[in-house]
Amino acid sequence: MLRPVTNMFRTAISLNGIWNFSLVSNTYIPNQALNNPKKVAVPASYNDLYTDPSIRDHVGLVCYEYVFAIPKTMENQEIHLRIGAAGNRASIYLDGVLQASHLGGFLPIDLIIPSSFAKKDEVRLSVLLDNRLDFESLPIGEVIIENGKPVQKSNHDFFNYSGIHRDVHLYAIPNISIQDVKISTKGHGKTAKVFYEVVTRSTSMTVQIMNPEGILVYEGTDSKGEATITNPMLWDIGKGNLYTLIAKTPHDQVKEQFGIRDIEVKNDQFLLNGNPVYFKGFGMHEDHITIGKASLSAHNIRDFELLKWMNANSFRTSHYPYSEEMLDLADAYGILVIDELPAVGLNFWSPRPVFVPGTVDESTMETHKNQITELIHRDQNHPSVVMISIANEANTHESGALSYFKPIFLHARTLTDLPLMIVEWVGAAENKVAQLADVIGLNRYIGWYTDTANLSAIEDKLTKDLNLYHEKFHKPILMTEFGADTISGFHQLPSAMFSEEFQVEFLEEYTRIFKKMPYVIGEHVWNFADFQTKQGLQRFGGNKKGVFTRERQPKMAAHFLRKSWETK
Ligand code: BDP
Repeated sequence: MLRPVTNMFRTAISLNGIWNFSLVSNTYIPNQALNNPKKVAVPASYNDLYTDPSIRDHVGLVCYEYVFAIPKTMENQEIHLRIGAAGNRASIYLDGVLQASHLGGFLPIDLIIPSSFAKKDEVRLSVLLDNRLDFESLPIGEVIIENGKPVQKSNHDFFNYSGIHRDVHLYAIPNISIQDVKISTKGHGKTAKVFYEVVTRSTSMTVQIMNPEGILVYEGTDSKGEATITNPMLWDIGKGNLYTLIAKTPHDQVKEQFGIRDIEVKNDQFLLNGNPVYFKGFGMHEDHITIGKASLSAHNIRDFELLKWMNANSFRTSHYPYSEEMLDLADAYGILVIDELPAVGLNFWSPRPVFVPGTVDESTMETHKNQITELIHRDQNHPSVVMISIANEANTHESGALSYFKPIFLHARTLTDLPLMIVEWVGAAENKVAQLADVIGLNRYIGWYTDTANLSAIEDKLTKDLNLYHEKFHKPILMTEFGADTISGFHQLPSAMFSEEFQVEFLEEYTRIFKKMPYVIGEHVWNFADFQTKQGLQRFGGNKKGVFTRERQPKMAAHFLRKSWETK
């Protein structure tokens, strides 16, 4: 998916900044300007900006409003509005007229603005957002009425932040534009092939490829072709070698960065450029004080610097697609990304079944497939994206689980060659779905939620669990979650739960065991940093399993892992 840019043919204008905002009723239509609105920041979640709990905990619609004018220079072009992410459901209105609707809070919304708006002195943009989760949305959830008020129920463990979370752009492209550029590569030896496709109505074009040093290494005139690159500068862990493809037509020009790298899952190994990878890193969250789930460049750089400092080589975008800037940075830093769909909470932690009509059924599947399509379309050219995670902790032991997931995996395989992963909480014996994946992700909390405080229970149980998974499915396993809530600055000797000492001993025990398992291809600690959750008896100011605090300062465990990740 091409992003808004300014170049000789294209203009992009940021609409980020201070907008108007109001909670609105569930039947609200923005046919006139908001009455007595509040000021709101874009991008940001709205929940933590104000002191009023009814805004933080609001369940239902809110309206964002911004008045702008379309520059005359855009008048004869195709004018778009793009919101990087806003959720959970969004409806976009211009001067009170509905232009587009979108389901899903973590992928871009892009719409064409009718040319009639270019003739107006001012255009009133209203973005109506609905944060309610149901069985058609991902994550799933249910709104129930408690004491006369709607209450959002959900089974996932992060705060249901809502708002315009990523950049908003007004942009214009030529009428005969380049609509998309798709790039894939093969080969990591003396030569490599670059396969490209430039989607456009224009019949005349040139395609150039520059290597990471800016030297021209290929020139062609076909919209679809393959380039042979000799002595390729490979993209690899810690080596953000980025090639640039420049496509030019008489009407338009675009640039797309990509990396040359090979990925293969073979004989219980995950190979990058032919070398086995041991994943070292984290499940993360897009989560920050005040801005909630928004993505800001300064925070993103800090997180990558910390990943580098930790000797980490990878992370999972638990539990939803992260901003495009996070992927740009991963490309540049040479960090591997497991790109996860927001399919989280597909379990009730109770005997109530999930995969039954009226709960997670055909309509959820439709959303799941659509989001796979949107995710792959957005992320297809990022070399850092090395695997797609289809779901986290679904009830894969239920009888309806296989018929739900089979079409979803098939759909993903028609769109990408990347390995597919599923992240599991159920045991191997009753698992009905893991055979569909190339890599199995396993989450375990022995010593925390089970065998609470008993670190000596970990070795036996974890070893049996892992071996059973491997014996049954014969696939590599990535430990996608293991962790202990830890209050920064709380010390106990001998160690006790919630202390920094306990977190170190807990992580030490797990990582010692993985090293003995040849088919375990890596360890992703839960979590990179403390993060906000809904309130509950198990949560003191959020989930504290971070190795860093929410302010991104290290706990003792960060120093331990950093040392242990110097080597394997
Ligand atoms: C796992 C979930 C993760 C939670 C974690 C925890 O995958 O989202 O935050 O447990 O409880 O079940 O800390």
